[in-house]
Amino acid sequence: MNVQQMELTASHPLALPVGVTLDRYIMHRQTAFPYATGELSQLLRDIALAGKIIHREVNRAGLIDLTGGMGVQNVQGESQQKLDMIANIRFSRALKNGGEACAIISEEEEDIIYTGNNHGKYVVAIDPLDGSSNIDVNVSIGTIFSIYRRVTPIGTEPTLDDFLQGGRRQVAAGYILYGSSTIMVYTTGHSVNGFTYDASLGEYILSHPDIHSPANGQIYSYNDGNVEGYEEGVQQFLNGCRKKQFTARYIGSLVADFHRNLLKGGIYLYPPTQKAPDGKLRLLYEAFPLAFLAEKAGCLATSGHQAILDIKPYSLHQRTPLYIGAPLMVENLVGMLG
Ligand code: AHM
Ligand code: MG
Repeated sequence: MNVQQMELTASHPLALPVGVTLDRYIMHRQTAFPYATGELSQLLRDIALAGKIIHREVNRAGLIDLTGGMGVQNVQGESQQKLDMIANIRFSRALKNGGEACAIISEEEEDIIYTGNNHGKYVVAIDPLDGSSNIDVNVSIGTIFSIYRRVTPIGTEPTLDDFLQGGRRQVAAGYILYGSSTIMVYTTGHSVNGFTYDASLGEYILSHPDIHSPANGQIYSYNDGNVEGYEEGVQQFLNGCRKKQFTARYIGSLVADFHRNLLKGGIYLYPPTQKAPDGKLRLLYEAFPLAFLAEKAGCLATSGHQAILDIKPYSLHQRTPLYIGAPLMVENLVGMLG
């Protein structure tokens, strides 16, 4: 084959480069920080690996009796699905085996999960499988994670203080969306990047580099069944969206609704309701990580009264109202709240 033929072959669609894998990207980022020890990189890889396993389970759930409920409730009083439990086990195991996390909190467990790695520098707050009501009906679901450097001395047993540091002290946060494809989006406090999982290669490939969300949008996402209980300002905002003929889109999986709005421009709302006067979503492993990532991508996240990341946490499973998305939409809404 001559040079010209080789060049022609190399530019053939089937010969194009696969792209940057998540592992390579993480390693590359690590070398940009001379004092980085690689532990956070390893932790991110552990989470990504558990995500691959969940991807597999989610995709064959209908085939191997993984759908349906466990017949028990979690700490939130919500019925646990089999896949909720499996995701919880997968992530806990990956983080225990990885060795970098000394403790975990999970939506599925009331207390701190000690990994036995008291020399680990990090703690992880996780919602292993968010959007439970969508599991059995093949609708998108997701994992949300948040990582802190521990504040208790290395070598000792981690405590509640490690988890109640406040959202601005997160060192990394992100989500894995199991949708029409599986994508992991995360930030370590700099840029926000998305990696789509190629199951045939077993690799996540950088597909959404340096995500910046639009400053404004035309999508609004909320549960209309709760609207009667919303405060007047929220109702006024929603009326405005209708008058402007914006698009209403609500999946009922926070990760999926958030991801769409992040890319296309929109706002997700979960205000206080009569049933849930403090809001439904959990601060530590739902609102904090998404708010951290949202701010890095140019979005805003608020409880209506303060930035989500400024809320002082006081308990592992506390809830918060959440308005998150395009900054101009969020500011417009906040201006209408009492
Ligand atoms: P979950 O953690 O039990 O799955 O609940 C969180 C989910 C979010 O993903 C979603 O946005 C919201 O609850 C939907 O709630 P609702 O069905 O009340 O609209
Ligand atoms: Mg959840």
